[in-house]
Amino acid sequence: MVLLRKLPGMPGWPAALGLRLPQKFLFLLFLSGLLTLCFGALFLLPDSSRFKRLFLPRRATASSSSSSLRTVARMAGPPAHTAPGSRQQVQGGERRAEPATGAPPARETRAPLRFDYERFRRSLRHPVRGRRPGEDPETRARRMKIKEMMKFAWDNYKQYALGKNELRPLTKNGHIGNMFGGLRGATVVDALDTLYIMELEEEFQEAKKWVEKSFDLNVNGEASLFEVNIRYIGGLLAAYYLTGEEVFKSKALELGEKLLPAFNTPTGIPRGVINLGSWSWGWASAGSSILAEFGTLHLEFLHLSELSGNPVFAEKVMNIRKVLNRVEKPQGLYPNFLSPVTGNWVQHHVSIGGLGDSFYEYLIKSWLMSDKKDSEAKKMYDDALEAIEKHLVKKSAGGLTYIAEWRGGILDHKMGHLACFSGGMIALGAEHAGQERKQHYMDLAAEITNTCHESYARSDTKLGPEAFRFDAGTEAMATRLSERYYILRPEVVESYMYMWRLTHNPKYRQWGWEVVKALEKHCRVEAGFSGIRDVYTTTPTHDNMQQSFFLAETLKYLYLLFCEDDVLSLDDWVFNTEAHPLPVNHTNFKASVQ
Ligand code: DMJ
Repeated sequence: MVLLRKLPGMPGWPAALGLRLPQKFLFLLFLSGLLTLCFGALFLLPDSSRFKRLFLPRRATASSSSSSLRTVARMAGPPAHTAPGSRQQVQGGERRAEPATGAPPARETRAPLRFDYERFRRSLRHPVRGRRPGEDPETRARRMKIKEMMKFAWDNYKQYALGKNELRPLTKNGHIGNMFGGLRGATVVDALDTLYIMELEEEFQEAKKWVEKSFDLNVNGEASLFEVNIRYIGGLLAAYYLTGEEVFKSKALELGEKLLPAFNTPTGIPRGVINLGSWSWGWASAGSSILAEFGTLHLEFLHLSELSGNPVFAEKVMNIRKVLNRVEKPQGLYPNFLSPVTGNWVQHHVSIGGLGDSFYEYLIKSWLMSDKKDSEAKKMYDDALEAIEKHLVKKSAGGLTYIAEWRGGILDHKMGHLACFSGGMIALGAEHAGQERKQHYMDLAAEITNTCHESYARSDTKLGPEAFRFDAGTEAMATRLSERYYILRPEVVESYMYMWRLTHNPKYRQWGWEVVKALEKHCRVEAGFSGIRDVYTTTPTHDNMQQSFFLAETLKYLYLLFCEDDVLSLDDWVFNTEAHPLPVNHTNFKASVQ
């Protein structure tokens, strides 16, 4: 009505339009109908919850958040698929039933739920760290040596590069790089859980203090969605689950929100690069998305939904799975590049090493993390592994089993260092294959791990090259100068750790100890650890880079190799692809908000 008030000296505007009385009446009727419709739309359209909060009393919005938790529960897995914290749970005599499928109750009466950290800690089947009685002194001494290496790597980073992303140990300064879009402290966040697990208390407090006081999320710049997710989100989530310190949780959630615009594509398949600034379109790169990048978000994003109560993170990754399930797979294989616009493969290059690797890892780990409820992930993993075995697994003339790469049907007989994680992954999956498949997959895992060990054993430094080949008489050695480097990567010791835990064959500890000695001899320099440019010379030149994953992964897996099995037990934890432990959902961690 205010709109229609006559301004001094002006006719009312219906009158100005020259309308007569009945027309004016009809016009007003139309206008009030329009207003009612707009107001109603605020409440009825699916994305209107933000507006609702403006108009509805608090209590009513709380109940909608509670039902959104159940939405996560229904979404995060197929039929019986359930998301973290969403299944039937018996603990301390309490049974909380959540509808896994089916219609929600007609009226929401329950109070909203929050993540209950204490309940989660009580749900763990093993203590996360600590000494075990009666262990042999040599194992303990080796573990202590690895702890000393971690302290050395951390102390030098702290002294020369604190707040930068990585340490340059030769020039004694920091490196920022261009992967993290203005975020800093990659080494701090990557190191948090390793420091905690190794009981480096003072160092852990130093790292925590940096996160509290200096970790700035208001940054601008183009970042890799994948790297930010696996290192920062993974590192913060793990630190929260291990310690219960709220600062890690709130930083993880805040950063998680900043990643969401990457999913604004026609298919919902995220682009690889995200602009972290607030006034941008979110994503920054054109071109195709990479399987190992958009396929390596699932574990962290389910936990972001779990901790925040906001289903949006789980929705995003469940949509990725839907697109992947829909698209046709050549020979059952997943090519490495997909268009985020059309949802079709861009070219037919398949690899279990770089570009493909952690997609497969996250399928089996999604199933394990769901406490074996997410059977869709398990099936996708089983089918993918079957196709890989059929088309890519080969045996060399010298009897070494390896996984080749596939380019539109033509095999490239090369295996990257990155692909060496697959020994551990296949062993982890074998545990849960049917009885006769179990032994088959354990054998395959052992053979691949052995091949990766050979790539180390055949070098002069006893460290492995970036890629090794099986052609023209070559077996498990790099043939190109550009593939001879070692940048402190973890994948081989990662497989040793899983193989040790799952078989207790002492050779895996022995092989791990060889790596420790080689790292000390060739990579330790005055101010930290450095990668080397050529593993086939005993006087290698250094690349002047202490990668953050050396602290997150390489040293953590080596340390765990010399721990008892119940330290970060595989019953309770899955490791994300940066070795950050995320809990298996044994229980419903939610409690009513008081
Ligand atoms: C790590 O950042 C992760 O393991 C990732 O999945 C692949 N590569 C590096 C370490 O080599």
